[in-house]
Amino acid sequence: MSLETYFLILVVILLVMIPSLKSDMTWSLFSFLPKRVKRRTAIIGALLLSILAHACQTTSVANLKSPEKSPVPIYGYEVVHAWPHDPGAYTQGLVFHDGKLLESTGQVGHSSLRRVEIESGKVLQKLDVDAPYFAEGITLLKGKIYQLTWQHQVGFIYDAWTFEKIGEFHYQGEGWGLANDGQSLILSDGSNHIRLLDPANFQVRKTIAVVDGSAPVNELNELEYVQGEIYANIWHADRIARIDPRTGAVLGWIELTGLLARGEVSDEEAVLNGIAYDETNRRLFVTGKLWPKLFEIRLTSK
Ligand SMILES: [Ca+2]
Repeated sequence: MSLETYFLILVVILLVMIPSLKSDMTWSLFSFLPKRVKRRTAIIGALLLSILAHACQTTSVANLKSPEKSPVPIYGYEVVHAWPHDPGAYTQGLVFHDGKLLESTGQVGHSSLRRVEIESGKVLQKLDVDAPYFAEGITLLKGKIYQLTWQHQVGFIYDAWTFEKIGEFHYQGEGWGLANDGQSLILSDGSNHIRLLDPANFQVRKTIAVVDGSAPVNELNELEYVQGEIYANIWHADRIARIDPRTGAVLGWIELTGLLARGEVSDEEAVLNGIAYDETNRRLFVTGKLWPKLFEIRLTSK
């Protein structure tokens, strides 16, 4: 029985009982009132009491429900391949392109754009990004590579084959991760907000707030667009959020703890940060800053 039905029945019972209350002690408290007023007072009183009781019950139910977080699936992983990765590469962006990986590395004086052979980790092509810039995320859209910088609010555009710099663009705030859905550039800035930019004029088309249930998911870092979802590394966490690009809701978590064995890296900043996707062969690649390995992984249900 619903609460509404319960209280409707309660009100009806009280109304039926009212005529028999004439001789009741409680009723005698209102003896100074005319009979018609007594009856009206009783009806209004019964209604107010039932509304008050209903409100208390509703609040109580709401309080019981509020701490609950909507559960989302948690995925594990299987390593399909582990390949060498330049342990000096402070990975900030990773993209699959024509059988190779494009990689952006950060830190002032060490920033670069690279083309890397997957199986050997060999750097086939490299363009340095000079100081004062700290390179961040990259994405490939219609033959152009877009590369963010961390705090300079400027991005660089390159030809995807020659790495020739063909333009710049500007955005507000910090630049962390970059991806695209074929229409918009998708930009993270370390908060729980993701901006979708028009690649024609770099205006913000939409901003989504990323939440797990009702909790904001902050420090979204490297991004990848994978089969209609945004995958996002969480800074300093061994996990990737799978995000609905329409609503910002976290659809699932990929737990990658143990991917790199303990002791393989010692730097505190050598954290998971690099997701690339080979759409044709549905291969998912991950690595991290200063990691000696790059992994192809397959997701498993946990
Ligand atoms: Ca990526």
